[in-house]
This record gives sequence, C-alpha cells and structure tokens, in this order.
Amino acid sequence: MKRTILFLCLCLLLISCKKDNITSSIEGEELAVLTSPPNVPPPITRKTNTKLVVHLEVVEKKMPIAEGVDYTFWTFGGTVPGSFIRVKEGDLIEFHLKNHPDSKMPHNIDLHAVTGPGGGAASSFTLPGHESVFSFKALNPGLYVYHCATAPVGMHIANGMYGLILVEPKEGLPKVDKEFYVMQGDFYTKGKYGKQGYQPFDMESAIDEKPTYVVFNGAANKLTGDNALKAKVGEIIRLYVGNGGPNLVSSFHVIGEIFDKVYIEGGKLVNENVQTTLVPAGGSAIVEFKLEVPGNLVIVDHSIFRTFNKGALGLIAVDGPEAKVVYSGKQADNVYLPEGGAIQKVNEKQIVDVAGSVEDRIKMGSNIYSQNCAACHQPDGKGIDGAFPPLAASDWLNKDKERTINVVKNGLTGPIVVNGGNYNSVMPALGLSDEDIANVLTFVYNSWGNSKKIVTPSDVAKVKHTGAEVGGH
Ligand code: HEC
Ligand SMILES: [Cu+2]
Repeated sequence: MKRTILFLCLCLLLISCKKDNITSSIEGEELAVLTSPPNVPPPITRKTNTKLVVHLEVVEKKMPIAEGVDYTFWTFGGTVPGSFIRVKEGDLIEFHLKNHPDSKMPHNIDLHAVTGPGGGAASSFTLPGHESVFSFKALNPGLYVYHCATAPVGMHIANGMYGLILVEPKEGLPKVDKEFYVMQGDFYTKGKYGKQGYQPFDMESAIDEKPTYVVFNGAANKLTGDNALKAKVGEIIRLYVGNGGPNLVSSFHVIGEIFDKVYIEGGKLVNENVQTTLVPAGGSAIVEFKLEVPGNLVIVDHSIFRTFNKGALGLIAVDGPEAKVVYSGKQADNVYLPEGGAIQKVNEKQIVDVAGSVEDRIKMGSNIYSQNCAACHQPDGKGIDGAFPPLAASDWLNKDKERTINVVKNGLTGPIVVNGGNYNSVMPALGLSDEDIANVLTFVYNSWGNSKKIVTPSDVAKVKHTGAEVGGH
C-alpha cells in the first residue's frame, strides 16, 4: 500500500511540470515578432507567460530554386523555410493563419509544438482570401517543425511549406553570440538539376523519392557568396536546424567544425562532440559550436552527392586572426618515395613526367582533370548550365591566367559571368599540389578551343595560397 502511494506521488511529480504549463497564468498580450531565414527572433526575456499573437501569411510565389531556374513555391511568410516563430514554454499562442487572395490553393498548418488533433491542421484550413484563428498552449519546450497538411500533403510540403517554431524552455537557453536558422528540403522538378528556365513540380519523382534538388533555405547553394552566414573567431554560434523533407533524412554536418553541443532531435537531451547529426524529415536539431579559426566552414548534408550535385551546400564565413596552434594550414608538400621495386618504378616515372615535356604535362593534366574536375565541369568541359560554368572556350578562363590559377588553388565563391551565363556558387579548393595545378590547367588551356597557354609549377607558386579553403574531410 505504502509503495503504491509512493509510486503515485512520483507520477504526480513527473507530470506536474507539464501540468504547470497547462494551468500557468497568462499575463497580458503580445504580438510575436517573426523573422525570415536565416534570421532568428531575439531570445525571450520576459519572466511571465503571455498570450502571444502570431500572424502568418501563406503566399504562393515564383522564386529561383537555382541560378536561372524558377519554381513556384508555396510559402509561410514568403520564404522557404517559412518565418521563424519563437515562443516561451507555457505561453498561450493565438494563431492567425491567412491565405493570400492570389493563392490558387487552400492551405493549413500542422505545428509539431501543438498538443491537439492534427497539430492545428483542421482548425486552420484556410481558403484563398480567408483567415483562420485557433489557440494552443505551448506545453513542451523544444524546436519543432511546422508544415502545411492540406491534401495532397506531400505536394504542399514539397513546394516549401514548412518552417520552425522554437518553444524556449522556462529558464531560457544558454546565451550564445549568434543564432541562425537553417532548414533543409528536397525538391522535385520536371527538368534535371540546373535545367534553365521555369521548372514545374514533378509528382512522379516525388513519389519515387528521387529529388532533383536538395537545398538549405530554399535554393541550391543559397547560403553562399553574399548570403553566407557571417561570424567571428571566438564566437559561439547556435544553428536551429530543421528538415522539411518531404522525403529525405539529413546527415547534417559542418566541414571544418565539431558540434560542441547537439540538442538531439530538437529536444532536451544534449550530446557533446558530435561530427554529424541526423535530422529526420519533419524533425530538427539545435547545434552549437565555438569558432576557433578563421576560414569558410561548409554546411552540408553528408550524403554528399546531395551537396556537390544537388545544391545542399552553405557557408559560414568566419573572420578573425589565425590560430596556428589549432590549425596550421599546409606545412609541407614533400615527394613521397616508398621503398620497393614496383612502387619505386611508378614514382620514378612520375618524377620523369614532372620534369618532362608539355605533352607529358597535358597527359598528366588530363588524368587530374577526370579525377578532380570532371564531376562538376563535366568530361567535355561544357559544365552544367546555371550550376557549373564551362571551361570549354571559356572567356573567363582565357582572359587571365593568374586569376585562373587562383581559382584552382584557393577556390571561388560569389557571382561570376562565364560566356554570358550567370553563376553564383562554390568552387572548392581541392588541395592539389602546384605541380598538379600546373598540369591540369595546361591540359584545360590546350583543350576544347581554349587559348593554348602553358602553366608551370613556378607560375602556380607565385599565386598566394590564402588558406581560406572550402572543402576538406
Ligand atoms: C564541386 C564542383 C567543382 C569542382 C570539383 C571543380 N569546380 Fe571549378 N568551378 C565550380 C563552380 C561552381 C565554379 C563557379 C564558382 C562561382 O560561381 O563562384 C567554378 C569555376 C571555375 C573556373 C572559373 C570559371 C570558368 O568557367 O572559367 C575555373 C577556371 C575552374 N572552375 C576550374 C576548375 C578546375 C581546373 C577544376 C579541377 C582541378 C575544378 N574547377 C573543379 C565547381 C567545381
Ligand atoms: Cu499548403
């Protein structure tokens, strides 16, 4: 008997926290400040719970999904992912979902932070030119996905109808220097990756789970160039990471960093020293790390073809002083000659090639090209419209040898125009030796109607290594 009572007491204690949030008193009323990605509303400083009024508008609009490729997105708040919503555990949320009069479809919202049927879906079903209102109590702290749940659900999500809502724990989250909002999604178009012009949704590849694009924040390589996330050495940054799906699970990774902390699946449990964290479709994670060295950190889905061939790539540009103790940069590039017959022979041959003729250089460069460049610039050097610029008869390449060497040595981000086509993406520094760069560029310059320049290792040596390389691992 005594035991049963003890057990009951324990249960009561356990549910009392949640119960607190059910009965917590609500003081006053506030209008929620929503932000567009990659921005996050500021931490909530008020000590009490309030009635928080959220206004979110559904807008269907055409936007680029890649350079030169348009897609009709369905959005919460005009962006993909939708506006970031930040509330406090115990708050009463009065949710206003508006559907713009120009919309062609009805929409609704299912917030994973809602305790109630459909996460609000049925109560928020809204025709174009209408507004629905419903309320819910934020009982459980955590980072939650919201999404449209109007039939066909998969199609609404595939068109970009998802975002994040953070229910801050009562005591708040630890203070950090910067917070960002990054959300992955997979997209399905009629045309192949990079196919120019307007591309409609393709239901068949969505059902087959074969996306054309996998992206962060709504477009291929969106968080690069001017849109790279910016931070400084010494800062602690927090990423609110979501995955809208509709289909893929993300192996979320930042090249060149280790997550000091991961709030697993957006919940309370913290794991430390994590390299890659899984973010399920319709799920989230909060990751935090301190920035120790300058350079470009690369946000990827480590299912890596998605990164280099489908657009799942973003950058965190870290500014500040070098910390050679933490990371030295390349300290040496020595010839490596293992002992033993066969291997020795191969290396002897290569050493002959190193000092050999232009013909040798072109031949060796051709191999380097197929191993290091062809995946992006294509075996015929013609590139892929809107994604990877052509090297064949490239006006950009032929104009300036030094500038070209710099690209291969240090990588390139930001907008460039090649043969009249616009590109705004990322070319990673591949960590090739000066000799290899000389060979591959001599091959490129002597192929496909280019200007037949010769690049020597000493030409390459003259171009400074900036060390701010993209890539690695
Ligand atoms: C992961 C894909 C990728 C790989 C691998 C890659 N590049 Fe690039 N490259 C790009 C992208 C993307 C750009 C355009 C960058 C921008 O717009 O900011 C580019 C631009 C260039 C340019 C300048 C623009 C032009 O078309 O003339 C040259 C030259 C170039 N790359 C050469 C190479 C060579 C040589 C290699 C192999 C050693 C290589 N790239 C490997 C993606 C790649
Ligand atoms: Cu919808």
